[in-house]
Amino acid sequence: MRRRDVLKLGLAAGGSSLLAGRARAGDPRELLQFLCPPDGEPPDLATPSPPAREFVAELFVPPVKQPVASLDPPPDPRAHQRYEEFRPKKLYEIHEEEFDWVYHPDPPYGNGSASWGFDGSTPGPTYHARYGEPILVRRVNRLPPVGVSRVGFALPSTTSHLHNGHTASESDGQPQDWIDTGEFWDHHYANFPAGFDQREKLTTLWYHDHRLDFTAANVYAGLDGFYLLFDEQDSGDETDATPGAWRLPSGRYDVPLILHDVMFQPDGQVRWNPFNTDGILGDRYTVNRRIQPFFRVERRKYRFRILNGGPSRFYQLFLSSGRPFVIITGDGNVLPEPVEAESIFLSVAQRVDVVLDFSHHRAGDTVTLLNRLEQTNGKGPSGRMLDPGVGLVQFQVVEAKGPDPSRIPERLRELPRIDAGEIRRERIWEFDYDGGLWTVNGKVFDPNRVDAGIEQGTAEIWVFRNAGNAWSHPIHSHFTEFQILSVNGVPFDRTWIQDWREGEEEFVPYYAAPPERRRPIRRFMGGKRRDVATLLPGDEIKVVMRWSDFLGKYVMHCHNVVHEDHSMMIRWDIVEPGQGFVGSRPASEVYRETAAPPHVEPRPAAASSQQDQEEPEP
Ligand SMILES: [Cu+2]
Repeated sequence: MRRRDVLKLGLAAGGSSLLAGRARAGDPRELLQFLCPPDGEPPDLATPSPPAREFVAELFVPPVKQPVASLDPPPDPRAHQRYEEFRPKKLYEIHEEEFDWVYHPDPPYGNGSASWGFDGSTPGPTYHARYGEPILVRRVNRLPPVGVSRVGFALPSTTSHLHNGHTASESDGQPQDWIDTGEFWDHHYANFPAGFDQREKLTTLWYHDHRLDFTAANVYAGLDGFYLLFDEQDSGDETDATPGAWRLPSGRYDVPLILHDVMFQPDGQVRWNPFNTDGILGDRYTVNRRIQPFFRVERRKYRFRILNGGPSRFYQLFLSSGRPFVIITGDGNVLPEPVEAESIFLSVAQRVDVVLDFSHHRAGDTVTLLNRLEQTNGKGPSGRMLDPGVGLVQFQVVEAKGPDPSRIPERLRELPRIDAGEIRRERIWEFDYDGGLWTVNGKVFDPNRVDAGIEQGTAEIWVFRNAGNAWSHPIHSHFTEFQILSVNGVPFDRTWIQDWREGEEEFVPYYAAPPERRRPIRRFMGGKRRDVATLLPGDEIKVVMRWSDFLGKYVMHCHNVVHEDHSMMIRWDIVEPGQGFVGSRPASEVYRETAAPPHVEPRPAAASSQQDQEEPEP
């Protein structure tokens, strides 16, 4: 049943009995379907945000997060899987706080907009983590409680997911693992590649709020930031003389850029529409939470880590110079070899690291990063190109302060190999719209229902199917990256890159051609390995992934976070070998006989701080 039919039925029945019958008895979500707006867009942008001059605000570059000597109380090793094996070498404490954030110096923005973030900024500080160096992050919720907070649309009850992290369940930031004001949660990031396979290493990750039902609003309020992983090759030192070191642009020449589109009230405060379940679009484009900023760049190479932070907009990025991007990563992983592309397609939560060389320009030149993809509602992009598009950030070129020792290696990282013998099961996930809610296999999310029991140490084939022909879903699964086997039945070879020409998908045998024969592709949609599968209308994408190292609960969901909250998400658990299953089971049944890993069932008291022990669990 499609939404249009639902509305007709609702009107014909003159009431709710037919619709209510589709939801579980007593399910409070049942009410949500009546909050869904009728077809036609809700008037999100009927009142445009106040104007703001472009390229007047200076880009904010988040500081690098610094460790602390100790934590009080000390972390509890019993609350974590494999803690002794990966004893933290560094400890961090980070605070979720409310503050005024200046999105732009022009009035009314210059007075600040009530925001949430970490340690006083949004995006929060950037973690510089290293493979082989486990860390522990204590995240403290210091947000004002409901009724006191000036951010009225979000919920000061938080969980923080390390997106793309190979993280134990209890540290992963699951939707149901929330903490309230005054509480803290310890995240143990072991920082080793999946299955100790060096080819599984990752590079650009980000952390963001993942609160059950409130992810979209809480991230929109400002709860996100970057988490970068380095190793001996990607060492974060462009002067590194160690053999094998890549010497990519580093330090202040390695700059993370998070894209968010935001709506503002006439007084410059951030605006949100809780009744729009299609997806929220903003009419002010921000980079690192400044509206259309400028950034002074030297005549040399830079590494920009570009992230689509959502909530619902898709981007197609171009450079005003007409020069191609040199792309070195797709989502969290480093590509086998750099790819040149005229444009980059980024659905929500996707990332791409690019190297831009401003030595091709003169001091005084400007180069603007443009979005040209049209999107008029939260359901997905139209596919049409805007001309000239919207300037997101303007790079203003100045003379270099010294020689540029950085390089772009010809070879980067090989794809991991997944053998056919590792594949244990195949599962199909159909993403649809039903009764006012976004569904997976006809169901809305239930944190106490396990929709897949995956055996530790196995691989599976998953088929993501978009049942809708008018909306797009960027599908993300936690814990492990996948490799695409096929898109709409077309096999995706290891040497291919996904391109797009004249509205048709095309797979370019990019790495199969010798480097001197390669030409820039039109639109980079990603390599074979990713952590977000972009389902455009009617798409079917088949992937393979494998699970190792930890046990416990995780989720897979649409990363249009408005869809995620309403409630396009499943819970899957990594279980002991031999305990796997197909279909849904109550969590209480899954863990009836075997002991659950830490934090899985029930929510632990150990994660709460002392003074809040007497408060009832939510
Ligand atoms: Cu979606």
